[in-house]
Amino acid sequence: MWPMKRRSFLDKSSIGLSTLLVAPKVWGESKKKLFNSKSLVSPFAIATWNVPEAVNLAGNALEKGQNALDAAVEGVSFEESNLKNTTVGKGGAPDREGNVTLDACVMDHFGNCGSVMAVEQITHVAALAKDIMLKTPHVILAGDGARQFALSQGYLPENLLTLESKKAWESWLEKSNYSPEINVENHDTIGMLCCDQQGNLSGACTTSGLAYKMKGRVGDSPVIGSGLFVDNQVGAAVATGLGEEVIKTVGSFLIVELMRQGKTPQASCEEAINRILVKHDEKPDFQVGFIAIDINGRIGAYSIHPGFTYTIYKENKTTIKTVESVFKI
Ligand code: SD4
Repeated sequence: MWPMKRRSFLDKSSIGLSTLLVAPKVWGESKKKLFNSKSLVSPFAIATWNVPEAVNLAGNALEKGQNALDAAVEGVSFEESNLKNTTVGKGGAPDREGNVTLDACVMDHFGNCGSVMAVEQITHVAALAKDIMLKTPHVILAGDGARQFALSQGYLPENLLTLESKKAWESWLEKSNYSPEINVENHDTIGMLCCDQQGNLSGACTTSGLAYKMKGRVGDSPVIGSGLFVDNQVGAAVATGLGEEVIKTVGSFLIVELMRQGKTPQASCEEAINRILVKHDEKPDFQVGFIAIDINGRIGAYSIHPGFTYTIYKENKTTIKTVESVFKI
């Protein structure tokens, strides 16, 4: 119901704009890009960190003709229910009071987006963000409101704190020393970008946030423009690492805007990392990493510290790549 409304609004408002401001030929071109029909780029999925199962899932969905948004949500759902992954979904590290609170967002090729912040008891928060986008008049639902909406949609409440995460939290409590780690187990926040058979781009980003954060703390991952940004006429970017620093520079939006100005995805990721670095005199003791794609299928990735990886599915092959970083080992 909502997507239809939004789409027809988009069509109407764009037609209005084109009549007033844009020559019809230009409108025709931009409309073609917004609603691609067939791409010259073969479908692919790419995600932060070492997540081959998640990327395979998305890649196979894309090969079957699924759209980029659904493929990205399906892909990240694997890590959301992976109990061994302590940075995403069920099994994620809790806040300092022992509550697992999850953040996620999605963005599609129309520029629609949905986001959920600090939600408890719901594992598949990227799907929930998609439901917020598709079934409500809002973009963001937070906390208990998000949880209640999830329950109303048939999501089952679950205890997200596993025995292992509880034990780790209890031993953390002994010193209660808060210092975000660099590269947690090589599969931190999962940010996934997909390009479907039509050449349309979408993304999803999902996380349990920083381990032992303050209650109520929200990072960059569910913040559109910071943790994720998609513009179907340009490209898309997604972030991982210390969210506070990504928010301050609106990292993913920045990367897409740099690509719009003609920079490659790689140069754009490097510039976004530089914008963070110039605020820190010394070698910063935190990690931030970005991956980016453009509409021509080019890829970029860069991080502050070594150890950041990404996983890509393309043409029936899944590969894990080590990302260049400012500082070396
Ligand atoms: C956050 N960006 O909540 C997330 C955490 C993360 O790698 O990505 N860790 O700030």
